[in-house]
Amino acid sequence: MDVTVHMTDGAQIETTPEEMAEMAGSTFAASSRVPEAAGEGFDLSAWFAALTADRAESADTAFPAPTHLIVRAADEFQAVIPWSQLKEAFFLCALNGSPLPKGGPLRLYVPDGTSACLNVKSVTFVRFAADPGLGQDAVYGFRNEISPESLSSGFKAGSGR
Ligand SMILES: Nc1nc2c(c(=O)[nH]1)N[C@H]1C(S)=C(S)[C@@H](COP(=O)(O)O)O[C@H]1N2
Ligand SMILES: [Mo]
Repeated sequence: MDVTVHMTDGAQIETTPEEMAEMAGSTFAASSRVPEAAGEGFDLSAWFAALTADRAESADTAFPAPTHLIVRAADEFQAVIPWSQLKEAFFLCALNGSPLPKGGPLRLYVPDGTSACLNVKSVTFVRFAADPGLGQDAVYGFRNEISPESLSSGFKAGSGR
């Protein structure tokens, strides 16, 4: 299954878990960062660095550094995560060398995140956002659950585990 990526300059890229892992350069056991997690993943920062290096070659102007990562899942679950919480973040992309049997094509893990709820399964959309207005707190929830507070931002804020 394909993954859609939006860069901070609005550029849209279609990719696959295999291609993302290859760009990141290496995969590692998920349990090295999240003890209870099975399978293999690749580092978010390593993949992002490779993506930006690729784009810097073709773009005339540098694009803004991200302030947040937005990930969306097949079931409309979404998380908006400040960049500062993503240092150890990785995408789970395989189980014993094969595509994920469930929770695929990718699952985000955020070991430094404020909630385990940020470990979004079935990620099909990744957006790097440069918008301090998205705030300092990570938020998550289903995009189709509209609460009065979320009407302006389009997603529901969650808290705790
Ligand atoms: N796509 C998707 N990812 C999701 C959710 C969801 O409903 N949909 N729930 C989140 C929440 S609220 C939690 S607590 C964890 C649960 O992960 P687990 O099933 O591995 O315990 O997944 C997160 N990832
Ligand atoms: Mo949760």
